[in-house]
Amino acid sequence: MTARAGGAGRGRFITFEGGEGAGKSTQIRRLAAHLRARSGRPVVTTREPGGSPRAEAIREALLAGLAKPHGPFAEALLFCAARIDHLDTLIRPALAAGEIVLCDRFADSTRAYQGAAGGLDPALLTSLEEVVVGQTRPDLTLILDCDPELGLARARARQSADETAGAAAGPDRFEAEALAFHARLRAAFLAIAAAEPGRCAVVNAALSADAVEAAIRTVVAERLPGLFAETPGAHGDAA
Ligand code: T5A
Repeated sequence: MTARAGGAGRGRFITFEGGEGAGKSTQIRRLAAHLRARSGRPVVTTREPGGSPRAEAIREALLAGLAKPHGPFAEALLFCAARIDHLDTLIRPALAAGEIVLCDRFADSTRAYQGAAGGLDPALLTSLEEVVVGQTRPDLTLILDCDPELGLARARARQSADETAGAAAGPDRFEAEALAFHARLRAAFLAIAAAEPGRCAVVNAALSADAVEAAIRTVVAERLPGLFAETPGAHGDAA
């Protein structure tokens, strides 16, 4: 295992969280382009579940609903198994090399989906998180917040476009859950943000993609000062 987020020789770890269709993937692409142009550091974009070949294989099974019959604890363990591989093969090496890692979902999604919305004991999930994530905590977590009906409508519109383009689509294991599940998710993410205001920032994801992008840039500049026009080594960050 490598050094903790924020320690000497480390890059920066930024996670994006929120409900279905909130716009995380869209905003990661936009922030990555901005940081590539302005930060002087390599920028890696990745996602969970997934982000490494073994974790992507687990993702396929999870989103197809293959683990659902085994219950939320088994699902949580599979998300953790994927996360362990992702951390070991991609996230920790990139951070150790001084890179910026932008990750579409991370451990907060397990807390929200399997915990608050799925009914697992939060203390159990905290223990799992300590073992799996250890000290590799995000430097900043952007929680994209919007009404779940809006997010699900966006996800459905994207699926229709994918189907029109000939790609396999349709709601995945979690998108297919009832609206009440998605309302619990939204409350769970807002509770995480309220409990950890130093790490988390809530962004209004109901706005236009351009407005959300501008809000995210402002938060990143405020929370991670010096990231822009920063070069690895400029502040003693020898990898
Ligand atoms: N999960 C994950 C767990 O249960 N536990 C865990 O521990 C983890 C890590 C992952 C699923 O796994 C669950 C959560 C998820 O259900 P996924 O396919 O990666 O599955 O699902 P999401 O992360 O929810 O990704 P989505 O692609 O559905 O949503 P995004 O990334 O938030 O949204 P995005 O950017 O793709 O945008 C959706 C559509 O809306 C448009 C986009 O163009 C796109 O068409 N859009 C906007 N439209 C208007 N205004 C805006 N501001 C817009 N922003 C985007």
